Amino acid sequence: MKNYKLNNKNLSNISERISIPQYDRSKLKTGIVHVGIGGFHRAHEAFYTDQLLHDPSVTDWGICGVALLDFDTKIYNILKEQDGLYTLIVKELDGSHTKRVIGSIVECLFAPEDPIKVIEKMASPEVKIITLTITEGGYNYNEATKQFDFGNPLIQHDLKNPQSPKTIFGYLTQALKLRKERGLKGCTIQSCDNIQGNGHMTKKMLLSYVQTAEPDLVQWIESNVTFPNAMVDRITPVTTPSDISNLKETSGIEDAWPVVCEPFKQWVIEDDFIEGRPAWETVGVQFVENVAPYEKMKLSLLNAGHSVLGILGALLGYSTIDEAVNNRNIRAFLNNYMDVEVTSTLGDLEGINLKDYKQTLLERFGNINIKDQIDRICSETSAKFPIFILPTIHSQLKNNGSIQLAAFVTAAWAIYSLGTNENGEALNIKDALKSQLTEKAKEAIHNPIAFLEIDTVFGAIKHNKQFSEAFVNAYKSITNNNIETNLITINNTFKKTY
Ligand code: CS2
Repeated sequence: MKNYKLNNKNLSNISERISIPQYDRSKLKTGIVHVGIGGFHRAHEAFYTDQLLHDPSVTDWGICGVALLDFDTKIYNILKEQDGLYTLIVKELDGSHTKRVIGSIVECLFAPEDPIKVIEKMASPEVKIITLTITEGGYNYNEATKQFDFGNPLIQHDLKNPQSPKTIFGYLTQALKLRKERGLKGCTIQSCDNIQGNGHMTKKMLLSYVQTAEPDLVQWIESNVTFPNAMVDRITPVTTPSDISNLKETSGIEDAWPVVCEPFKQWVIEDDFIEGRPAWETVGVQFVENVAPYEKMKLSLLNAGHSVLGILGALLGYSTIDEAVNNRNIRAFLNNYMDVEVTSTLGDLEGINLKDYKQTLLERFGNINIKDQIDRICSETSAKFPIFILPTIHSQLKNNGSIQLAAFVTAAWAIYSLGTNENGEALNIKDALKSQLTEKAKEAIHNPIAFLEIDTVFGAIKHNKQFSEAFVNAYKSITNNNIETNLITINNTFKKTY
């Protein structure tokens, strides 16, 4: 079989092997600028949009992908080389792979190379929506102060160098300023990150920055820009070298960075797009009045569930999420966590059967073909914990509910942060707060509570007697017995079999 490099020129040859975009990409206008062209965007929004572009009447919603950070050089170069094309490989539950070339990213820009080009693109009249996947940590929110973090040196840089910003806040501010100065219309800024009220958070953080950087712009943004909240969902593991070689061997396609994902996908959005939007509902996106219950459910069950499996699994020496969830003691612990500590905090979720949702989650986590990496899940836990787990702890404390299981996971994370698993093997900790985590984890050996002193992560929870006692007990218990013995004891106290 002849191999073809993935690019425009080779598309028709590739179409004999796998599905390719059946629309004329050269005729598309760029209606969306997306910042953060990692795997998740390419498995989710770009996928949905590609499906939509197959409707011949849709010509306004091509995507311009923006790589914001120096770190993104590689993906930018690859997408440029491949004319924005990439392969999406869906790893089905039965082990088969459904592959298709996605064509919705029609332009790519590398912000560090030409910041003005990015600002101009965001300000362009044909762009109606700016979407973001900038990760939980990218919103520059400080859990301790509950405010925008002006202490971040990159934010200070942006304030001093408005024409060559480094953060999303600098870019958006300059682009919106140009729109205002040129008498253009506003646009929609849509977060696709895992944050409760992600639209509200984006607005709050952006306006905090604008208030300092360009105070005269605040009112214009209030009237001309909308920030819909949305819940996004599709498990997208990191692409491995074997995913790349497998695609070449089975289909003869040389794609330097395909995206792999699970079959499940969900996108629930509040319909608040000030300058119009793609008819994404025709390709399965749900538009609702209030997305909050969906977000809360997803963040506190799926994402928190991931963190539970990741932290406990890492300590036991597992490397993938399916291995962790298929350990019966971890699985029972996760079930107890979801049923006893999370479910009661979710309120009434009209139209959703939570029992089914949780069951589906276990199947998704357990998909042995996905092999989602524990390293991926545990990366940046310091940004994830306040969003995925802390709100559940606060709700439970308020309602006098159990927090024992969440406290156990927190204590396990403190042990994890020492950098070795129970077999004495090194853990690969990737976290912006790594040095602080390590320092506090070491202090915790003699004084467990010290770990809760990282107030940008834990806020004031350390001062809650019930939680801090449960945390210290769990910590001591993990140091006296191994994780699995602890899990068995805890699971027995709930006397439920899963
Ligand atoms: C994961 C998410 O990063 C994480 O910890 O929980 O990336 C998760 O896989 C996605 O949100 C699924 O939609």
